[in-house]
Amino acid sequence: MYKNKEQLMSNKLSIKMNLQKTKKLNFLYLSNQIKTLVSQSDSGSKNHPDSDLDVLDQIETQEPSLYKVLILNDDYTPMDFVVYVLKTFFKHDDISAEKIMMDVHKQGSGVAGVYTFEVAETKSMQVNQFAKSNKYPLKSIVEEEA
Ligand code: TYC
Repeated sequence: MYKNKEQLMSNKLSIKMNLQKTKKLNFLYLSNQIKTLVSQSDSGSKNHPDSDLDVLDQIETQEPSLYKVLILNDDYTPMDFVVYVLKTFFKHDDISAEKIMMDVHKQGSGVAGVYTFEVAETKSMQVNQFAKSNKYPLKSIVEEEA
C-alpha cells in the first residue's frame, strides 16, 4: 500500500546513514555504563567489585536496560498510515494497532513497543524515515523505561 521501490531504496540509504549515528550513540551508552560501574566500584558501593575483571563481569551479567519507542500525535498524518506503521514496524495486529493509534490521537503519545537500546533506536529511525518519505509529519522517539 505505502510501499514502492523508490521509497524502499531511499529508506535503505538513510537507514545505512543512520546506522553510523546509532553506532555513536551505542558507544556513548556503553561508555556511560562503564563509567557508572567504575564509579560504583570506586565509591565502595554494596556490589564492591575488587578488580577491573569484576567490573567487566558485572557489565556482562547486567540485565539490559529497556527503551520505549513512543509514537507522537500530530494533526496531519492519516490514522490509516499510523495503523499501518504499528502493524508493519511493531508487529501489532489490527485491534491493537487501532487502539494504540486512537490512544496517541487522544492523549498525545503512546508506546508502540519496548526493546533494547539498539532495536528501539533502529525502529524509531525507520519509522521517522518512512513517514518522511511519505511526506507525513509522524514522529517517534525513544525513551528509557522508568
Ligand atoms: N491526529 C491524527 C489525525 O487526526 C491521527 C494520528 C494519530 C496522527 C496518531 C499521529 O501518532 C499519530 N489525522
